[in-house]
Amino acid sequence: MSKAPATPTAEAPRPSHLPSTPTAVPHHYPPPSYPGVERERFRQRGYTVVKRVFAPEEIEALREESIAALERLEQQDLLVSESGAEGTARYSRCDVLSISEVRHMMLDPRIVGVIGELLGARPAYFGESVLRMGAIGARGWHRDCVNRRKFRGGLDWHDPYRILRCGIYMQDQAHHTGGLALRPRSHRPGFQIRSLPLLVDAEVGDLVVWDLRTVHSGEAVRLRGLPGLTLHPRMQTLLPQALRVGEARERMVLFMSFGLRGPHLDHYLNYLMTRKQNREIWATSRFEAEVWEQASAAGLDVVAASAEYGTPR
Ligand SMILES: O=C(O)CCC(=O)C(=O)O
Repeated sequence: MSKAPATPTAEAPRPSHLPSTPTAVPHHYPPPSYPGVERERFRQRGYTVVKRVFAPEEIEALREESIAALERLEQQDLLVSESGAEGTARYSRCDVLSISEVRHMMLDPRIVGVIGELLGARPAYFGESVLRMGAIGARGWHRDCVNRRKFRGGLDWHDPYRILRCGIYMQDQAHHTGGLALRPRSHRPGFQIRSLPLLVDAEVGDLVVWDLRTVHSGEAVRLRGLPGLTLHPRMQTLLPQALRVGEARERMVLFMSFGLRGPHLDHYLNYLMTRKQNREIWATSRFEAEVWEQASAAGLDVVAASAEYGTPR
């Protein structure tokens, strides 16, 4: 499949903080600096949307690569199909680094650079990522971290905490149903007030990033006539189709988690190790030694979370 040109479109000028797209993964570290990435705002609010990291043509190509990848994964019994009240979602049973068709996104200097800037140092990647297509109507406020109840405390609530998750939504989520809802500042240890939720306005090519402690909910439904109003996820689910803004097109997302090595990441990995689902993903995420080299050259510190992870099939 031919790769689309990575130059920005005339309608969407590339922000000055993002360098022009490199043609290959650089064999050096650190990757380009991203001074325009709002690190302090991210730390204050628990999320950020980095605008126009990718050109729309690149995301279009990514959609095609994702479809091809999911077809191949199905043939290799590496695809999960899950049905819910609102449809079916298909997602990889292995991580993104092990999916050759879309691996380049994780190794992309723009991703590694932005994440490195937000974390403050070279990102560690530990085999937690997924390629997902379709929607099932599963919604609910939740956190992704270990100590999900703030009032109960725990290691996660000792700052600085440096684990985050990002989503590349491959369709418009600024005006359509299917994006992310979240509660800003809900990741802050001292912040006890329940903040007003919002719908994240992510356009094609943007990168959505949130602290694992930030309360959020996926597949957010926008209300027809009041598309900026954030309803409680249960209310979103109760909304009849006639009152919903539709999806732009079939929902496709790449989710990837990164962090900094340290006690919080150890805590998180110990937690993931207790989950059958994560152990299975690590066991089915297989790749050749050269991928380790590519990841290292791209500026990622890949953690082998299990004995099988990242070994050849
Ligand atoms: O589906 C989404 O948009 C959010 C998914 C989510 O909640 C997660 O990856 O933790």
